[in-house]
Amino acid sequence: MKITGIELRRITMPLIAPFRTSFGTEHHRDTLLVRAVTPDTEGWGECAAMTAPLYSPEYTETAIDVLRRYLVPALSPHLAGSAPFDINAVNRALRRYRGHQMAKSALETALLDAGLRTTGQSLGSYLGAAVPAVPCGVSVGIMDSVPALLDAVDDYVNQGYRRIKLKIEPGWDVAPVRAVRERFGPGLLLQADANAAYTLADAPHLAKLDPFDLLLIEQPLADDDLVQHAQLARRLSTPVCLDESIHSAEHAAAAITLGSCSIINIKPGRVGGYLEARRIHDLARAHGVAVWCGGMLETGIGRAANLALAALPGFTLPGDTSASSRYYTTDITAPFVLQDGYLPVPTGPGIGVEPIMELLDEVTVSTEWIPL
Ligand code: SMG
Ligand code: MG
Repeated sequence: MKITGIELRRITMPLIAPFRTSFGTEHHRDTLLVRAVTPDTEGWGECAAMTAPLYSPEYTETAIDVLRRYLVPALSPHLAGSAPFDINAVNRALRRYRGHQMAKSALETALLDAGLRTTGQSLGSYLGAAVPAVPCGVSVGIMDSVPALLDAVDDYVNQGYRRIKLKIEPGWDVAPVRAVRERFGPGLLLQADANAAYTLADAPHLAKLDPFDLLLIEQPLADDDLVQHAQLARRLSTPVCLDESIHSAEHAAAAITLGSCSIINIKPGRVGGYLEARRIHDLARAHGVAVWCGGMLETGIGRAANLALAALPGFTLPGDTSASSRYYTTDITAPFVLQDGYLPVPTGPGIGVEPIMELLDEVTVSTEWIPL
């Protein structure tokens, strides 16, 4: 299969409501889409990087730069011929360059999608999806007041979400968690995400969350500190889950060995793609470590692929795979609509969805074509 070229398409989409985390407030989603074009079909990948390097070191401009300058050129020997390309060879070729997992993931996913569309296989079937639909959670941002938070959570619970995640930071942690637990009772699956806002010195304070029976606390400490996460985990009864710290299966193995976490949030973008995400899933499953699928405010393109991953058997906790309406008034694909707290795993070839070109063009800021 010959890839004629790669399109880098930058889009910007207004969020339904501002989303505040410990590192900042998002009003828009500034996203890079990668399109891999063949004579017969095309494949799509969504880059998880954000506008600024706040969640992770990558940002949209670095993703565009590294794709144009290094990653796409590195693949031309694999993609220019007419023989079917080997996605594992693509994965290995991209490893030559350090870091830039989100850029690599977007490119690899576009190629994987194009390849699967050619053979007619769905991404879910390719990865090993075990269920036709997945239970969905929702991530609730930091609010101005506890009553405003309770209203937001009430609305999500009424929509059917199966798990609530509260964003926390110093000054917005014990009180909102207590208020939500008291209002919604012990049956609500509830967890908290600090996005690395604390230090080990906060361990006694974080232990004050223990009475609220959280499913987990996500990324309490710095992304590069597996050792202190292990020390913290021993001092909390709330299970520690890692997000920002896990960039590869090797990191996951180290975290499991050290006892830095007992649960892992898998985001394909953060780990360099769906092949690496599946490796982490397999490793965690073999160790009895639960995983769940994280989110990066994806459009329908990224969401479709994440749902395929979230259907693997080790994904035993609801993910941040919320309905399109959680994020956007108008998605760029047919919207994903919650059905009794679940979203369907797409079954069509590849990621199983396509952008609606008129809607995509409306949100497109720039495009760049890289011929192969
Ligand atoms: O896609 O529903 C979503 C967002 C889920 O909270 C979410 N993501 O640390 O897990 C996380 C954050 C990272 C992005 S915050 C802008
Ligand atoms: Mg997180």
